[in-house]
Amino acid sequence: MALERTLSIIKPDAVAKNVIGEIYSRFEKSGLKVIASKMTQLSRAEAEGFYAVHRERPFFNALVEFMISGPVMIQVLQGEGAVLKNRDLMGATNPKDAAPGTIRADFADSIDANAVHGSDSLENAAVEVAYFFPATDVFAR
Ligand code: RTP
Ligand code: MG
Repeated sequence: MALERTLSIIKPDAVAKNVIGEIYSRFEKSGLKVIASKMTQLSRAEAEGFYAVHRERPFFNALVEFMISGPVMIQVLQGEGAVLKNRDLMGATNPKDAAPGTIRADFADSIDANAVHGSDSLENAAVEVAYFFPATDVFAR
């Protein structure tokens, strides 16, 4: 398997629950390394741009409102098969369907407030990492 990078966001609900460290611990225990990180509150324009692929979906406005409702923690994760590994750690989009022991099963309340985002492909990961981090703020190690 190849060394990959993926973009992860700890969403406003999980930041509010004070479980940033618990979630970082899961990344690290799985072998993923945090190679860039920042806390920020997204502007509407940033959130709309990030989720542009979902612009026509019925949940788009609710998703944007939620993502700008409080601070988020954004990080780049690096590791073998990082994209799929992070998706496995996250669990299903709807926490009701998420496997026990996944981040969403343990920390998410609903399909809207579902604790984390993770890139869904290597191609999207590259786009999403570049959306939030200049290359000089990413520390391969
Ligand atoms: P994410 O992008 O946040 O990592 O989540 P995902 O790939 O598992 O889900 P995606 O289909 O990309 O949807 C993005 C986010 O939109 C919200 N959503 N709501 N009400 C709904 O039917 C619905 N579907 C999706 C979720 O918060 C999801 O994480
Ligand atoms: Mg997605």
